[in-house]
Amino acid sequence: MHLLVTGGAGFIGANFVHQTVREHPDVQVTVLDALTYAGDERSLDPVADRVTFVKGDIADPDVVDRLVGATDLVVHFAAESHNDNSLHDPWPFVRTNVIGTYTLLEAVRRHGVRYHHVSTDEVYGDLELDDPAKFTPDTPYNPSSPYSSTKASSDLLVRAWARSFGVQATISNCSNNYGPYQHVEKFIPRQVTNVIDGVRPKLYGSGQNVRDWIHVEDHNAAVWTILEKGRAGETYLIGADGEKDNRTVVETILELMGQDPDAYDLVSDRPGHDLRYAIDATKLRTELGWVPRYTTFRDGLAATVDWYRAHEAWWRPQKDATEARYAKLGR
Ligand code: NAD
Ligand code: TDX
Repeated sequence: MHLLVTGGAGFIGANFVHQTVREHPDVQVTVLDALTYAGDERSLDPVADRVTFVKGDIADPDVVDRLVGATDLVVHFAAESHNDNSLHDPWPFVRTNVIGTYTLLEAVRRHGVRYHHVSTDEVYGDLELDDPAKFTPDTPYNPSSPYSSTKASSDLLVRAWARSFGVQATISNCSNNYGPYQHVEKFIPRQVTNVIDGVRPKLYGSGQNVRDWIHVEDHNAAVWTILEKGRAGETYLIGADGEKDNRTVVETILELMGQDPDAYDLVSDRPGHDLRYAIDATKLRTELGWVPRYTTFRDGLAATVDWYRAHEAWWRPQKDATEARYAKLGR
């Protein structure tokens, strides 16, 4: 089987390619990635001899048509993925997340190729801190940021292409991922690398916001479960019951790294900052039989801290430019 992975040089996509090479050795993988600031071909070094890498843009209909025409299945990870960047300049988000997804959908429609769309729980907006509710596949879309609204737009295109044109598509909406190869702009790697550099972690606002953390290996195992057992036209929510407030996450990082758990600073809040995300993954668990393996957040976080300590050569080139961007935002 030929599999085309978009965004395979990014955080989740690269981990997906590693897992695929390891656990599905019969699959021939091609990666299509534009190598934006967030993509790093070195993330594929451990599997480079098993993967065909194409540098290209998902919004380029020629390269997309050629690659989709030669594959059996597309798994679409490529995106502009960072909320803070989307507040500064939304256009790349509209272009990649909306027009890029449209370009892929037209190609899979032309060639009759199965398609899996990787999306986020942020399409549902946010929940109150004291609300026992979680997101389900029936929760109405209510995105807050340019990032999440472009992801919501892309999900709706997929639903329309499935219903109107019979495209064989599945969608997954996952909660916050952590693990190796995540860009240092994101919350956990930013704080871990700050502590390595002797800089105090920075919490937005009050630090009370809650995210539902899942290890990237569990996310990708769930995507494989959907590829193997999911029904075309369906949406599956992926989450591992990992709700933690940001303050607790930072305190745990500091403790794991041998620092005083209070050694962080509160900085100005993200505009429109979603309060809480929480996923009800009952459908995925009961209909498809998926279960997460990383059930103790602290252990997964400790392994992630170790990975960043051991892979400074991977993240160091991005660190100064990332912090310079944050400095301009006052965060
Ligand atoms: P990332 O920013 O680390 O990686 C994105 C990759 O896409 C990069 O390699 C980048 O070069 C590539 N890319 C960007 N624009 C492109 C274009 N126009 N053409 C081709 N390639 C392009 O993102 P991530 O965190 O790995 O997220 C992957 C997917 O998972 C995204 O669709 C995101 O919305 C979704 N998601 C992420 C999380 C999370 O916690 N990180 C949670 C749920 C869903
Ligand atoms: O320095 C920081 N301090 C801080 O308090 C940063 C970078 C973030 N935060 C807060 C904001 C959020 O409440 O931490 C939380 C997590 O922030 P991000 O890592 O930026 O993630 P989030 O905005 O929740 O979005 C992530 O999860 C859903 C991914 O970036 C998205 O791609 C995914 O769809």
